[in-house]
Amino acid sequence: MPNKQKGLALMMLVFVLALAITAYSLKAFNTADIKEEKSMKTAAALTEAKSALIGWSVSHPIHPGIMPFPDRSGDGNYDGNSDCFNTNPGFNLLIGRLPFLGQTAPCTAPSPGLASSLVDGEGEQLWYAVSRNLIRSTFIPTINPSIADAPLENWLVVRDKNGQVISDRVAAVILAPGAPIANQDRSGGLAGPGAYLDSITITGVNYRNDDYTVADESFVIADDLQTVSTTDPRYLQPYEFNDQLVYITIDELMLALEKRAIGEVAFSLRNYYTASAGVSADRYYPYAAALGDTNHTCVDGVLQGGIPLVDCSTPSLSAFLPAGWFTQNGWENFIYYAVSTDCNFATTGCALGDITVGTQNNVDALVIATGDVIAPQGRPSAIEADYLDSVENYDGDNVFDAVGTPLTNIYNDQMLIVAP
Ligand SMILES: [Ca+2]
Ligand SMILES: [Ca+2]
Ligand SMILES: [Ca+2]
Ligand SMILES: [Ca+2]
Repeated sequence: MPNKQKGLALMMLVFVLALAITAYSLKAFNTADIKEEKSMKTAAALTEAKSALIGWSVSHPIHPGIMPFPDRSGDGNYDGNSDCFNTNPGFNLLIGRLPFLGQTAPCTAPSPGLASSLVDGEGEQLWYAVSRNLIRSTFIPTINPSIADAPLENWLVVRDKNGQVISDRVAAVILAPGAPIANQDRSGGLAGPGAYLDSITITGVNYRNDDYTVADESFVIADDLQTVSTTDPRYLQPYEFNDQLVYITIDELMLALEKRAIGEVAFSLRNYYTASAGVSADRYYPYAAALGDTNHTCVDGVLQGGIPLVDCSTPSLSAFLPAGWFTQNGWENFIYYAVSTDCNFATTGCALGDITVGTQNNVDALVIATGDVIAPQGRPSAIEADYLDSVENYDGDNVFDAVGTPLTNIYNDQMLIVAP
């Protein structure tokens, strides 16, 4: 072979080798990349599912706060519908796939779907377990702030990889099952939770994500098997776990529900005001009820207290009451109401508005979601401090904390300005 040709052959060899090395490193890079992409897709699906579920529950037209039944395969399919029951369901009926379509009979209608069908990074549909406290069956739960600390049954529990409780106030968990592990057989399309959800053993105790037998059933957040070495002595081997989990506490759900409740009251009050007279100079808001009056009867001349639901001598409230779910769930006992001295039947027009909310002056009317009692508060009570949690809120004057004042363990008041 002439030297020129030898040189060409060598160059070709170098070129082919370089191509092979590039292809190899690209492949290694892509594997890591794909893993990362799958995990990001799972995280995004769980986040979207959580906000969709809270949104569905809070905006429910008939039973705000209620949660859907899961979609199980007992009815012969995983079709995305919420498989509901009229009888008090066993806990095993409260774990299944996250339903993404509208509810089937005999579920309460009308209920729109939750979201588009969400899948994790492995293309698997999400799973879901829910507390019986928030399920409607023959029994319709009363859902208001008191359910958080005094539920009919204990809330669900979420534990970490050491078995420690992360939260024991869990309303629902959403799980991304990941790829099948060990003996999980998902063929046939009707496999139950055991083919998707996993378990770990922590100091001899087995925590399973695939069963649900007691009200305060535990679910577990633990390391993905892909990040655990098969020889790591800190894990019981073989380590088989790849579920990803997010959860919704009753406290998160209740904050969102309280916002809807005060929004509903503000809407009713604005309607009352608009209808009270033809021109704004003659318009007014209703008087308050005496604080602690569980009948919520309007009292002539009272400017702060409970929201009024029963008439006093001023024009009728009846056309401007909140929606049925509001009183059916006792929400009127969790709202404080204040109206300005120049915005009521005796002095109409709201010329200035003398309520101050944080830095906002000249407020005409204010509602506050009082939240549940915080010890040592007791209700019903005629004392502001049994409902409101800061001196500024309960000192009886016209000045209140700002809208959006941060919530703490000893402060759960949420303000909403009705007008202006
Ligand atoms: Ca089904
Ligand atoms: Ca799994
Ligand atoms: Ca409070
Ligand atoms: Ca004050």
